[in-house]
This record gives sequence, structure tokens and C-alpha cells, in this order.
Amino acid sequence: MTESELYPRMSEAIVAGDRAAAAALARDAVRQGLDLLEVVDKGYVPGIQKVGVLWEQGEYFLPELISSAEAMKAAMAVIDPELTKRNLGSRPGGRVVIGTVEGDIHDIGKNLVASMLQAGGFDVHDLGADVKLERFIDKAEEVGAGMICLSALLTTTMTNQRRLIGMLRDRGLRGKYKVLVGGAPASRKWAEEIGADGYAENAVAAVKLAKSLAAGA
Ligand code: B12
Repeated sequence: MTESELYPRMSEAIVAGDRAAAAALARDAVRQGLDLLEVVDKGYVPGIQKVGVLWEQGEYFLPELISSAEAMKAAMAVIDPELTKRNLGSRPGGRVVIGTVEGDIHDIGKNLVASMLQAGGFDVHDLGADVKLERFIDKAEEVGAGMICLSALLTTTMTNQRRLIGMLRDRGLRGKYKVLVGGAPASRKWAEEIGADGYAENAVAAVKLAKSLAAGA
């Protein structure tokens, strides 16, 4: 299948919550040696974005959302190891600790950012979702990370991004880490307000930002 045939099918598989199709299409892309970042960006992401719109329009409910999230995971389970394999040996970006903050179980966007950072040459330590704030700091200290990436999808949990920055400050560690924030309710203005080092609206922009921060820009 050509890219122009694959991409809409990938999007459709996510919208339909079809795990088997999502994974099979990903395997096809891997077999063809396609640029997997482009595959994620142009194939799968438009699908999950459409799911978000259908949910907001009241056409999709929790069961559909969960199926779509599972389909996204099935595709990324094929793509992630391949991205890692293709980038083995080149980790010039430094170490990054990433997770979705305490109280928040949304992890699709965070997983995309983690995959793209990994593919972009960073050594990524993904703590998962609903991560206690102390764990971000403990892990960053443990692995000698230079960056902490915090995802939050709820207006009630984005405040944990602010809290984490406060905790770093209280422990005299604020200067040691670049803190990046993201997720649907976050914005550049929010990042400035809470004293984060940066905000990016999607995974591709997140990699660009992380690279420029890692380079000391
Ligand atoms: C899928 C989904 C779910 C799934 C999550 C599955 C999963 N494993 O993640 C399920 C069904 C479990 C779910 C549950 C809930 N959800 Co929900 N969910 C969504 C939905 C439809 C899509 C989110 C998504 O995956 N988007 C696709 C990804 C690719 O986009 P993204 O997450 O924004 O990530 C991108 C960028 O933001 C950025 N990014 C993300 N993280 C980071 C981090 C950094 C550092 C950087 C730089 C960038 C970055 O890059 C990503 C990739 O491009 C949104 C609606 C929406 N439009 O966002 C609601 C939404 C987020 N959910 C919402 C709600 C209310 C809930 C529930 C509370 C519902 C309930 N009553 O139980 C629960 C939350 C439970 C909890 N404690 O967390 C609300 C939040 C409202 C608010 N303002 O707070 C939303 C906005 C829907 C709505 N309009 O009401 N949800």
C-alpha cells in the first residue's frame, strides 16, 4: 500500500477503535521502511484528533474513546520498538523524564511525545500516567536527567505542573532541570505563568523545543 493509501486507513482504524487493523497497518509501514515519525503524524494522529472532536460533539462516549485509545496503543506498540532500533547508538539529546501528572490518566499524547523524543535522539524515561510528583524528581535525580516533561489533560491536574516546579524550587533543584509542559489545557501563557522552561502544542514541536533547550538556546 502506498503512503497516500495507508494514512487515511490508519486514521480510520483509530476512529473505529480497530486494534488489529491499526497494528497491521503499522506493520505494513515498518515493512516498507517508511519514515515512522511521518506515519504517526500523518496517519494516526489525525485519527485520534477526530476522536476528540467526535467526543466533544457528543457522538462518541467512553467505550468508543477507550477503544480508540487501545487502537492507538496497538499501533504504537509496533512502531515504538522499531523507532528505538533505528536510532540505536545515537542518543545525543540527553536524558529526559516524562509522565502524565498525578490524578490524570490521559496518556496518548504523552506517549506520542515520548516516542518522538526517543526517535529524536533523547534517552527517554517514561514514568507512565497518574505519576506522583515526587517520582518525577526522584527519577530525574536517579538517572541524571536534564529535562522533565509534564503532560496534563485536565484543568484540575494541570496545576500539578505548577506544583512540581514549586517542589523543585523548594529543594534547590530548579536550575538543574529544564521543565517542559504540555497537554490540551496548557499554553505558552500558562508555561510562562508557572515558570516552566517551555511549552509545545504537539509532539513534533516538543522535539524541536527539547533540542533547542538541550543545546542551551
Ligand atoms: C481520549 C480521552 C480520554 C481517554 C484517555 C485514554 C488514554 N489512555 O489516554 C479516557 C476515556 C480514559 C478519558 C478519561 C477522562 N477524560 Co478524557 N479525553 C480524551 C480526549 C477525547 C482525547 C485526548 C487525547 O488523547 N488527544 C489526542 C492526543 C494526541 O492529544 P494530546 O493529549 O493533547 O497530546 C498532544 C499535545 O497536547 C502535546 N502534549 C501532550 N503532552 C505533552 C507534554 C509535553 C511536555 C509537551 C511539550 C507536549 C505535550 O503533544 C501531544 C501529541 O501531539 C480529550 C478531548 C480532547 N480534545 O483533548 C478528553 C478530555 C481531555 N477528557 C476530559 C475528561 C473530563 C475526562 C474524564 C474526567 C471523564 C470522566 N468524567 O471520567 C476522565 C479523566 C480521568 C482522569 N482522572 O484522568 C476533558 C477534560 C476537561 C477539562 N478541561 O479538564 C476532555 C478535554 C474532553 C472534554 N471536552 O470534556 N479521556
